[in-house]
Amino acid sequence: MMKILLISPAVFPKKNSEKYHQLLLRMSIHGGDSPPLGLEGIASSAMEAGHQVKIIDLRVENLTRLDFVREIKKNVPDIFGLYLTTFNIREALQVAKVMKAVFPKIKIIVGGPHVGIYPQETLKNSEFDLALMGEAENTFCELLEALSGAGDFRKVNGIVYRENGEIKINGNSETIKDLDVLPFPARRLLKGKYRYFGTFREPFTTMMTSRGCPFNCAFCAKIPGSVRTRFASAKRVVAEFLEIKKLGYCEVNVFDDLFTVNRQRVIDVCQGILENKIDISWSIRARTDCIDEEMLVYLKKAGCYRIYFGIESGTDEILKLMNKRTDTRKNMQAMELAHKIGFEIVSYFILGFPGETVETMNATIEFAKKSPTDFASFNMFEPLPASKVHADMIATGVKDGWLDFLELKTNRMPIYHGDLARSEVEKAYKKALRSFYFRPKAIFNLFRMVRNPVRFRNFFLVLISMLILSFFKKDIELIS
Ligand code: B12
Ligand code: SF4
Repeated sequence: MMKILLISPAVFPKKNSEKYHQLLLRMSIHGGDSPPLGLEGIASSAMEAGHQVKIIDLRVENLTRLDFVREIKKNVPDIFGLYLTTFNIREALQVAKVMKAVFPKIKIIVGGPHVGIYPQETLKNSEFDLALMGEAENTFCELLEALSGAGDFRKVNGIVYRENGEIKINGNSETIKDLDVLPFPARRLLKGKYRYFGTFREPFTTMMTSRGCPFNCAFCAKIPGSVRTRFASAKRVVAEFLEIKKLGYCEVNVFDDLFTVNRQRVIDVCQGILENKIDISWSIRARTDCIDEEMLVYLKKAGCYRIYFGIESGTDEILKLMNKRTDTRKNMQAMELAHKIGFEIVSYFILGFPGETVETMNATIEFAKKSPTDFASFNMFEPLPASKVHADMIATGVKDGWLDFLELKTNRMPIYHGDLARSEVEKAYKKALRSFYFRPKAIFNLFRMVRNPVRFRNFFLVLISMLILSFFKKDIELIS
């Protein structure tokens, strides 16, 4: 049996005001915080294999450096595990440095989407001892077994390690074939308070009922190991909803890339929730071409109250460039249908996709305002690693800007907007936020949706963060 401490990294706050600043930033940029489902997943498998596991989510536990070390010293683990995305690498390194300085003998294993994309670059950081690519519910357990002396860790699929000064990779990013055999994520291990901007009831949690996505939008990152689409059965999904309810949660944010792509499964899940009388509020993500009226009515009856749509652009020409395989007419019709049935709608939009002009960005802003969407999440385009745009960019000889970011030579994410200048995209971004949210219709809508104190607090936080983002340049630099 090993003692494992899993950590979701964040900046260590020095003083109280920094905590609030970080919360507002996360609220405005990502919509807030949600539990680290990947860590809960590997924790659950490791516990099933007989290990003792603890999770610290530094994003919400707001520990100072000193408090963090004190917390670890209460029960020093045998192994540390860190969750890594390309975007949290600075925070992860900062946390790992503290861990290595105080506990130099304890191995730090890293995993998460970043590792599969940049395995070599990950282990160039001497703070990390081992990295595991792909979906790690099984391989993490195999690795723990090997590290406790029962095998050779170099044989674990997807392991990245150093040998004689060289970085070596064994096999490929792991893909779990059957999601039904996985234990439910260990949600009970999390202590922090999570805030997500639209949450209606608290406490809330998250869920993932499928992995992968069959579409190929040019801006979307295809994470090695999680490309192939797999679904958990409706029976398993209903059982997980039941467990979540038993644990005391009132709301679930379903984070599947495309919950609705398998129509019959959606209807079976809704029927299961209704038959078991599970009183829970939930939300899903969907493509506008993967829904229909009957399905939406089922979803609404079963407690699903909010849909996130990837609308992306207000022009057909840019949707085509994005390989979105939808058009503005379908997008508008789907939003109108969801609105008619009574869903809250959140739409994602991209500004500054290569090929855009100031006119197409303005068309996107106008489209958002004309649509019945309740919230619009505008994002300045980023060439995500493992996306088609990123691959094309490198193929045409543009340097991979993420490498400088990963080597901490810059804290700016790579910028790539085709013929548009960054200043034009930033201008459109601020204009989008101001003209969408500071309209009488949008403000009235927000008040209409308040309904309870949880909502009131979250909307208040969103309004403050929107004000910061749309009027102060400093914060835009922090996220770009
Ligand atoms: C929920 C979510 C969020 C939430 C919170 C995420 C969280 N950790 O709590 C919010 C909304 C805040 C968010 C924000 C962002 N996100 Co996000 N998000 C997701 C999403 C949809 C689901 C994550 C999840 O729960 N997955 C399910 C679990 C089971 O998978 P997993 O986390 O990958 O974990 C498995 C393995 O990676 C591994 N593993 C994970 N951790 C560890 C640790 C160890 C030690 C080991 C051994 C293994 C291991 O084992 C796990 C089980 O199989 C993913 C897409 C996806 N399909 O995963 C994107 C994703 C993670 N996000 C992404 C992005 C781009 C962002 C943003 C930059 C968006 C933006 N423009 O602002 C921000 C950045 C946040 C940050 N600082 O990292 C990218 C990351 C790509 C990359 N290169 O790292 C992803 C992969 C989406 C994509 N395809 O582009 N996100
Ligand atoms: S943007 Fe959505 S539909 Fe497109 S590839 Fe990514 S997850 Fe799939």
